[in-house]
Amino acid sequence: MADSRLDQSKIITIERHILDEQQVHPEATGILTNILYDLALAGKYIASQTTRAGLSDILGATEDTNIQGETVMKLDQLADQTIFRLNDHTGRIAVMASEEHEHLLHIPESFPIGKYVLLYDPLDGSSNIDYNASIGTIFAIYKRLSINGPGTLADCLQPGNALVAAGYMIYGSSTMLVYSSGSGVHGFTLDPMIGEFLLTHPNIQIPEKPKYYSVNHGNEIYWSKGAEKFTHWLQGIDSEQKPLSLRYIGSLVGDFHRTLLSGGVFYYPADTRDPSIPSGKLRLTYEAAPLSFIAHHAGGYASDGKQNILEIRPSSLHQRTSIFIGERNLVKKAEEFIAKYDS
Ligand code: FDP
Repeated sequence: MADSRLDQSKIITIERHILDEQQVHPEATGILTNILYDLALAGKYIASQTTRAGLSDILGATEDTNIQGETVMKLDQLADQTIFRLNDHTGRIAVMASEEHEHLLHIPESFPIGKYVLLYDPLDGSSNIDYNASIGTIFAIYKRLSINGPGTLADCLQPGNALVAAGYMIYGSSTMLVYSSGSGVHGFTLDPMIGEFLLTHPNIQIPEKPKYYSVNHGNEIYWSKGAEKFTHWLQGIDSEQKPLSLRYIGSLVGDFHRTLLSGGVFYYPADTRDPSIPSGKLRLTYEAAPLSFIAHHAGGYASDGKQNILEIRPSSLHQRTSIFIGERNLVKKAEEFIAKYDS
């Protein structure tokens, strides 16, 4: 039964919030608004399936591997198909690309082609599925560059500073959707009783006082001197810095979400494990750029160690990058260490 003590005047649904945002832009056609609804709907469906993962036979690895060579979990496929199918027929999207597919995902010929481009990581952190840790979906929305016809690869290879909107859904102790369309970062929590995302975290700003640093310390022997020295600085070794506590889930959305709300820095530096990918593990287009957009609009900053991630123009769909993301001064400090020790 609904709680009669709830103050109805304070309840802002995601629909109302996105519509209110649209009013601020008189030139808006409502198309972006509808894409965000479609993604929220996809998030609700994926959340409903992830919470059942331990119960049904959808848990577990399939025989397939994705283009990154990782084992594809069945939930990844379900999330991937859900997002594609909810967006393929609406006439809003020109082309899509998913972390699970090597090539572009074109709109089927029977459906109209739109003016936006959607890139997504359907289920990030999927190696955590079996252990009931938070996982998430990341999305990035651009305007197409090509004039007409099916969307192109060039439409997808835009730098993060061309993003129109970006965000993520996190499937954790509760399901949240966090997004920005360029005016603030807003977080909504799914109320499972009514099946609706409600505004719980308006205008998120990364706290200036850092609480945690977040990195996979198991890789330390592969790091550059700059990444190592930066970590020592965070730990208060050879520095005046009060040591920060460490938190690391190994699920990007979960680690980023905590960094966004608690302050601090998350990083996945370049390492020497695999000489064929010297630039880091995370994907620029599906992971780093959209989360950097969120960090930027929450007063934070993201760098690959040398430059603002939002300024990097990808040269391929699955390009990887190193990343330092979170509270601005900490990320700038990382850049200082990289410049000093790794040049
Ligand atoms: P996963 O392999 O579980 O999908 O990019 C994928 C990702 O997880 C990120 O979510 C996470 O931050 C990172 O990889 C974890 O990598 P490590 O296991 O190497 O720490």
